[in-house]
Amino acid sequence: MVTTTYQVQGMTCGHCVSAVSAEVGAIPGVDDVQVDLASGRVTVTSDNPLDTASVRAAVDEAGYDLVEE
Ligand SMILES: [Cu+2]
Repeated sequence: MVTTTYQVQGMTCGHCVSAVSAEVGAIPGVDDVQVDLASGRVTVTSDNPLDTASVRAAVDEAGYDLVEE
């Protein structure tokens, strides 16, 4: 199990949280997604390290931006 934290910009409410959770949760190998709305931090638990590009694409698909750390 690998846990990675990402920073997502643009989330403002519970709907945003569900959209991001659903898209990121649909990435193959992802077991859990925890979103902290206040800080914009998204903690992803997966079987293997994730390709940042696929996380970025999923966040993009939800309508938000992944912030480069
Ligand atoms: Cu929202």
